[in-house]
Amino acid sequence: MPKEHVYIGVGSNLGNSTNTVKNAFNAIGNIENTRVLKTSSLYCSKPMGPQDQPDYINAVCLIETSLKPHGLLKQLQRIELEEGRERKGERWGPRTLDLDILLYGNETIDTADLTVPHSGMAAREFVMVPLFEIAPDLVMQDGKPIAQWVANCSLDGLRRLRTSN
Ligand code: A4P
Ligand code: MG
Repeated sequence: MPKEHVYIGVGSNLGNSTNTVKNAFNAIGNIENTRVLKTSSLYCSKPMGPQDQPDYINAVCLIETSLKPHGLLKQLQRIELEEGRERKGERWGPRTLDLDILLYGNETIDTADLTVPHSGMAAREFVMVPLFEIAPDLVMQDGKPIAQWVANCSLDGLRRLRTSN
């Protein structure tokens, strides 16, 4: 079966977020026909969107999978639910676990329930910085090297945690 390299963004700001993110890495590694190749450090940042919610822990991982994009999305949503995620419909509201497909090989996907590359990623330092950590040579789909993006962004609000993962 053909395998693709896929980058997944992980975010949490409710409960024990550090544990939740680490559990998420494990759970992703247990998806059928899927292997975790790299995980970034964990990063703490102020919430984007409504400010009356806790700070976020974010990270990124690289996986190799033979699941198709929508099959993978379904598995990631299962893991979100297993970590106690409740969808309350509030945009950018707090969550125990958010798993986003950032990049799926070189594919562009534009369907009702899946947009890849993830539509918000290039505006979010809490995604781009951990992504750069595990993929410093990555070239974004607009042709811009990720290194150039990171060199030009403000890293003020982002703190890398010293935890082993
Ligand atoms: N969906 C479409 N494309 C994708 C994709 N590439 N990966 C659909 C995953 N899902 C994708 O997602 C809503 C729908 O998006 C899903 O049903 C799926 O079919 P959701 O997780 O239920 O809702 P959401 O995450 O609340 O939506 P939204 O608006 O995309 O939230 P964001 O953009 O993820 O923002 N601040 C910091 N510092 N760190 C954060 O991680 N995260 C958010 C949430 C707000 N502020 C933050 C952070
Ligand atoms: Mg999401």
